[in-house]
Amino acid sequence: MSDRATVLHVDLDAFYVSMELLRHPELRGAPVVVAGGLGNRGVVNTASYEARKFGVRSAMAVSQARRLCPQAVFLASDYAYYSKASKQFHAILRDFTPLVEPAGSDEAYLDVRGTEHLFGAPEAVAATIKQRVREEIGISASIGVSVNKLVSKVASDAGKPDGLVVVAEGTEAAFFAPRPIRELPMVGRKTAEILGGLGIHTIGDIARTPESALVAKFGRHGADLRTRAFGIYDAPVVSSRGDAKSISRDITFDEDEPDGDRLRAVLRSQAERISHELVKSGKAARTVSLRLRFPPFETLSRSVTPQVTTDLADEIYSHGCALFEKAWDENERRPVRLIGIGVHNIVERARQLRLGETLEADRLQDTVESLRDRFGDLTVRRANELRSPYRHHGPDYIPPFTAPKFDAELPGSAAAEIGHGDGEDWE
Ligand code: TTP
Ligand code: MG
Repeated sequence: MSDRATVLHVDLDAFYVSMELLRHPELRGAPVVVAGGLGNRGVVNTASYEARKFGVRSAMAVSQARRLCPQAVFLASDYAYYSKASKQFHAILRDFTPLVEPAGSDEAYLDVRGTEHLFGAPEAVAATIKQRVREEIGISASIGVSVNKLVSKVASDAGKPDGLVVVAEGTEAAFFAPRPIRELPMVGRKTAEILGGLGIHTIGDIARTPESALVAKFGRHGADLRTRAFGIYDAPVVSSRGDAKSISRDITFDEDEPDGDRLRAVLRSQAERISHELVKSGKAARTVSLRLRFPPFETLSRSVTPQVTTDLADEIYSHGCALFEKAWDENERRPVRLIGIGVHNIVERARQLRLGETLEADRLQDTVESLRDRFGDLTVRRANELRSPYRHHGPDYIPPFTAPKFDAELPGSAAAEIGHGDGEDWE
């Protein structure tokens, strides 16, 4: 293997589900869905590969997932439990190089150039990382190795689950050529349809299409698309140790989402995950932003900087939702390709009591957070959320009780320019 293929993309397989299977081993092999809230307004966080065969996907409404796969076991998300594993995961990666760029709770890019004398060739580093994740966390990771982040990302996806795919320097275009266009991170469903209409089905077909034809269809994105189809991608791995400047969560829908209630439910789930991360690190944010994308690539960002900082899910949600309502109205309430909330201008949390806010309310929030940390997110819920998360198992099902001790926080979620999950760069 050439000596420039030193970029690793590491991504945990079905992360939340894999964590649940550790403590519910009896569910191995079954379709399992982990969701933020199991009621009608709940949103799927992730699904086991068995459930994905039925079409269940991240960010889908729980009601739709139940229709697609009624036999699946539905579990409520326990973010504190996953955060602890996420922290362990990122710590393992930093044992190999300081050049680690987190790209979400369960994925990161590493550049291991110059570490051969310590850990061996990049492929050997990748094998060791997989083994350590397996031994220390108990779940599997997939890794792609190549000359850049784009090719490594596609390679790690190609090897899932539990894969290790090495793309030697100089073979990027050949590796991409036979693969379906949807495997390129920037190609969503609508773009794929448009390309399909032009007779373009594989990444190699894109590479063979004249740039002018792609530019005519997609504007400047057309040129980017073609460059990337050759596996060319320049952005280096950027280490982002230290405090996050922003935290964001976004999702690209498989099918453009027309339903406002669904979009709001996704925003709420994102706000809850961001709030959890802020609270764990003792931080609060000044600015809340919203990101929307309409097909194929039209993206808009809006932000608001309220008078007081916040770390509360309800507030992050209501600011994000207000931005959403306005922006969506202005865009004829068209179906949405991507939606996400971010918080920026993150500062140490020194929350002043606000007019009308009592010390008790502040203490209550702290108590709720610490109960959630010790016993999981389900311990303390709003009255209107009350409904047994395990009800669908039938009356005889007793969930194994686990009380994860939690002392973790998610690593500073910086930026991935590619990737459609968590933590895409918004700035
Ligand atoms: P992903 O890495 O996108 O998905 P995954 O790890 O479940 O599955 P894969 O094997 O394909 O990598 O996301 C990591 C975790 O982030 C996922 O387990 C749950 C969470 N997540 C959400 O909560 N909502 C979302 O919309 C997405 C995409 C992920
Ligand atoms: Mg993953």
